[in-house]
Amino acid sequence: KAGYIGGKEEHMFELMDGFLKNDPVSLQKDILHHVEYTVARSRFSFDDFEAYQALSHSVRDRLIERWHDTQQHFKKKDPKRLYFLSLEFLMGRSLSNSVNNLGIQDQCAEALNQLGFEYEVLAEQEGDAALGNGGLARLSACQMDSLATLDYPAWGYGLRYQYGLFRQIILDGYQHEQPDYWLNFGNPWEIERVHVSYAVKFYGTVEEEVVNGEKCKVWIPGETVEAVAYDNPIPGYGTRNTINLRLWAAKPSDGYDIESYTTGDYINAIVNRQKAEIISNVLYPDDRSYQGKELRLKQQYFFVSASLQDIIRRFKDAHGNFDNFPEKVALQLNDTHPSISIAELMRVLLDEEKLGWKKAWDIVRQVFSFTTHTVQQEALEKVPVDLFESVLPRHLQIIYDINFAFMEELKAKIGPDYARLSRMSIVEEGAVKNIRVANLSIVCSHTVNGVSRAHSELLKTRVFRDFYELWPEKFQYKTNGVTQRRWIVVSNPSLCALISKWLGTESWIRNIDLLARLREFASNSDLQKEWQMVKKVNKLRLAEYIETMSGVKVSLDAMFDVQIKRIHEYKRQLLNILGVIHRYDSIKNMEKSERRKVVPRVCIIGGKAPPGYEIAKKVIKLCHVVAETINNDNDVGDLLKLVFIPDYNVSVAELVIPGSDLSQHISTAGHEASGTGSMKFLMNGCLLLATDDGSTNEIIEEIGAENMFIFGAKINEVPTLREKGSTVKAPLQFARVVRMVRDGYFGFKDYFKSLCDTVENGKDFYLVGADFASYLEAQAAADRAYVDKEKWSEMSILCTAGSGRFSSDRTIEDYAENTWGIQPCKCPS
Ligand code: Z2T
Repeated sequence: KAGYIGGKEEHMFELMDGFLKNDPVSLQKDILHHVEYTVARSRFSFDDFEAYQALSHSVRDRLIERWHDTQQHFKKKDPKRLYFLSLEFLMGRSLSNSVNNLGIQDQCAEALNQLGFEYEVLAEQEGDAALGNGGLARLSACQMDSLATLDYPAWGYGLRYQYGLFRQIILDGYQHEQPDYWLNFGNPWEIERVHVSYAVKFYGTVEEEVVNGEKCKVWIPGETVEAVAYDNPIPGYGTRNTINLRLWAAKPSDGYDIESYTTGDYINAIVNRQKAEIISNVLYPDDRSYQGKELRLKQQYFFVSASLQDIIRRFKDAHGNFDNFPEKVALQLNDTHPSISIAELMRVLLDEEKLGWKKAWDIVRQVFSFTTHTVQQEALEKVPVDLFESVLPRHLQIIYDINFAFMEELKAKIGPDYARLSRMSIVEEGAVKNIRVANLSIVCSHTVNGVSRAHSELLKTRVFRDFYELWPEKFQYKTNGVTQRRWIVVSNPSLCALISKWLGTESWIRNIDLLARLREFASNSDLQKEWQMVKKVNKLRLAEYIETMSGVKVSLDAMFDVQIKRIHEYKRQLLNILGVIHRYDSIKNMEKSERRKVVPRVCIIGGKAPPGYEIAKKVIKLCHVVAETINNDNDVGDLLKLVFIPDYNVSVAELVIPGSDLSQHISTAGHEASGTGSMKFLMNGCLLLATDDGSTNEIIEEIGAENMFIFGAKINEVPTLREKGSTVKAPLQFARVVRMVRDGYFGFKDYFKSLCDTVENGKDFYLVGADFASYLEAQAAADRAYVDKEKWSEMSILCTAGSGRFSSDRTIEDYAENTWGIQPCKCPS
């Protein structure tokens, strides 16, 4: 029952008094209204947090208007829609981003001023939405921003974890994990849709039935959980379009455990019901190791099943049958995490819609596109067949059937090459039988995308070589990108203003290609001076933060050298720390006169170690003990500082990146699929010290190797270097710094033994020793460049000017055209 319709709409609009207005006075009225009626605080007395809440609700109201209009418009136009399925979204804060994308920042600031508040201070009140681990999850968030801004008819689907990524606290230099109960203080950025809910089923058995003389399979599930929708509006910049990120929360289903009620055990029945909510309780914090956990599989299926029910309902509302499903629906698999949706769509089309195998398969293979984010074999998901069979018995059968057909097709093509057949099979035989989720995704998707050119080459020649040889046309790549709206406009307002001033326009915020025009002014001394001022301001902000967080005072004249990302052996934070030890050792051994030539450095490291990853945790401790020694050595003073920034997350990145001079992306070549941090630094005019890995190569094409510090073994040299093992000579300086750690120069001798062992005695899988000399040379080159302020500023400007290709707008346009086949659908303003 739709209430007022037809003829009454105008009256309704009149009652609404039209759309909300964005002048400061209207904003003030709205803020006060929300203080009084939503936050329920007296308008005579409310604090910064309450003001943040009231402001957020006022902004939310504006988002909702646009959201409604956008959805209405999509409904009317019925374009092909993209559904972006991801188990992780790292949205960070929403207030500043929404205010910026709505273009009401100045009005908000003025409105708040008159009420006695400061916009920047209120924005700081918000905690991060950290429903993801790292690069993959932040990429989803950047891509949602681009999808909205470019007017694409897209929806995001994910899971509404009660606990996001753990908070990192450091006690005595050791990482400890604490739960991130981010919903404790309410979340104005989501809209609970109690009526949008679907039953999701698990376990049970499969039986055969004969319907109309035909045999068919019927799944009799054993458990039902309800999925309730929470909508998160995603506003585009400079457009009315506001798309939706729909996250599912698990709730007990009404049909749950009815028997216990009748047996009279009411209390236990309620307690048992509540267990359903466990499914969406917590995000898995390991970004690339899968141990076949039942809860993880249930999370995946839960969100996939609810999303597909929602997508199919929406499709059916507009269309009579499934014939044009592939013309109206594109399903994007963000890594293998949502790949059960392949089996689920097959199941729905077969068992519920009764389309028959041929028709169902024909549809399924036209709608899925798959993006993979890794090169590491051990990161590829495998689900033990036993586990699969217990949780999703019908889906297992369907996967077997898909695999049977695939194996037949393959045999016909390549003959009885059983080694290859078994490598390519979706089912891995062996002591423990596994489902290879990546193989399932490749077989059933029309496109397999890598996340950089180099990554794609590795997929084709190593990781998925067999599949590439079979279907070369399936394999593409879309180099990652990041959104300039968050990573310049919101996080670096002074740089944003400077760029707009020199380009004479703000259009680059929507049309990133314009940034390249900054190249013309790279050697202009006026721009350089203003550029340096902006950097100074951001360094000051970062220095203040460092002092509050770690008590270390740092000099603004020093080069701020930053490595922030998840802690992993392949990302080689250890190489960085050993380099710092080498620098410290060199300074200590210098004559006083030599010291005057040393370029002062502040080395900054931040990142979370996966909770069960011992070696990564030892790297964090090492960083702290080395910092303790260096920072308290008066002999060294401002020439060298080392700081660890705790609890690295999106909003910390927004603060740190603009204040950096140099940033490090030093993974062992062939291990980082793309890397997106480097792109954020680039946009902010930070120079890169990097290995030739992931997207570095493409960055070199835009910026020029002469404006970067590239070092280390190349992708193709790595296997040989590894084979040589212990015969590869690490330089003497390397042996010396490792020895310092081994001998307990920084204390904790026994504790660091296993860490040192990973890079010595012929192991050194990640080639820390083999790359050490080359790393030090690159660092020395950075020192030399930093001394020449004009030259450095020019290089810095060229970094920003060349960063346009790494906007997620470019990535998304490429996906839209070449993978999804979707077109913009602009909501009238
Ligand atoms: C992740 O963040 C990435 C890859 C994963 O493989 C998992 C996670 Cl959680 C399963 C990263 C890559 O390491 C990084 O190179 C890439 O830039 C990013 O995904 C986005 O594609």
